[in-house]
Amino acid sequence: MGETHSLEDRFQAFVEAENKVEPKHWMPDGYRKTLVRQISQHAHSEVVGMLPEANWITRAPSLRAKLILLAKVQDEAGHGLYLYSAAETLGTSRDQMIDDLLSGKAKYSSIFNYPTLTWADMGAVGWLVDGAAIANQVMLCRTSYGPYSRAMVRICKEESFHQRQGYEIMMTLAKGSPEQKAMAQDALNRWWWPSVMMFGPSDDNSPNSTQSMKWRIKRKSNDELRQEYIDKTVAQAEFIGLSIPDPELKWNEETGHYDFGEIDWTEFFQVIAGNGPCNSERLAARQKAHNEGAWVRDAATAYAAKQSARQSNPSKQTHAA
Ligand code: FAQ
Repeated sequence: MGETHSLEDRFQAFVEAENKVEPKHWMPDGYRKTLVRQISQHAHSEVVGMLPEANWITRAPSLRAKLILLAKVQDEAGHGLYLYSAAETLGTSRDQMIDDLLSGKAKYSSIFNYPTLTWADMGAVGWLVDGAAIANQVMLCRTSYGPYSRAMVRICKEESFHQRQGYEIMMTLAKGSPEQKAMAQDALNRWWWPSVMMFGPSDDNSPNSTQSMKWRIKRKSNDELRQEYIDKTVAQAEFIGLSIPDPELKWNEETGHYDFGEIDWTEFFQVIAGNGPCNSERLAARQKAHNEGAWVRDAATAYAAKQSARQSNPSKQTHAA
């Protein structure tokens, strides 16, 4: 018992000295559990997040737009893979994580339970959703777990391209015909509040934050990041002549930040409980893809088994070749 305490104290001092925790280091069970939860949920978000955008690949308005969107959606798959790999270093298998997603036990970001109704939504998702993801993930580049923080560095670089891809679509529509501008405004109206909710519940209602901040998994609180995001995004909306759908949004000279209206937390908790507009559709799409990919996993496993059998018996390998 005493020894456990001293290990925990040493671990705490280690992270407070800004060292990175690596897979083979001793770590408290709670630290490991929190990371598996957060990193796997993050991975699931990247993968489920491909669905609302994939919806528009075949209907992109030009070949250029199609190529860029395709590349972006592929990037999200790559992010999922880095993140599943980072979570696996903590001793949980990818199969287990995916089972937890498909059974509804593990969460993924609330934002991907909203529909993408028009092409302008590709702009709003890139600009707002990737913009919010960057705000959160720049902070996670400094997270205390080494494999997670290194994955984040690369992911952030790609997310900045995604954010610009979305902003470019919004800028083009906002400068276009009155109908196009209205389409951009409508997308902003629908995606604004869900993107503000992506940062999670307010600090006074965020059960995991205190311990995660202590362990340096999170470096900024949900509300701090939300405020940074709002402050940055309002200027971007003004620049392209669109209005943020919040009548209470107002610059506050004293605090140096924007004040903003009440967030609809009932909607947020409904969405994360599985009752958002697209939850069942998203999970059904993942389940279908998982079932249809079974033969690929089986073939890859059989191939890996054959390779390792050959390696352990080189004479057979020559014979077989
Ligand atoms: N959605 O105590 P906290 C992307 C849950 S970016 C669903 O504050 P924590 C890029 C939370 O899990 C999106 N659930 O929790 C992209 C917890 O439930 P649990 C993904 C949420 O962990 C763009 C409960 O509420 N990014 O994919 C949400 O300290 C375009 C209490 O909350 C990340 O995952 C939510 N929004 O802080 C891809 C970033 N918020 O698990 C494709 C990494 C909270 O106890 C296309 N994650 N919950 O049952 C984090 O930074 C943190 O996990 C937070 C939540 C900040 C999300």
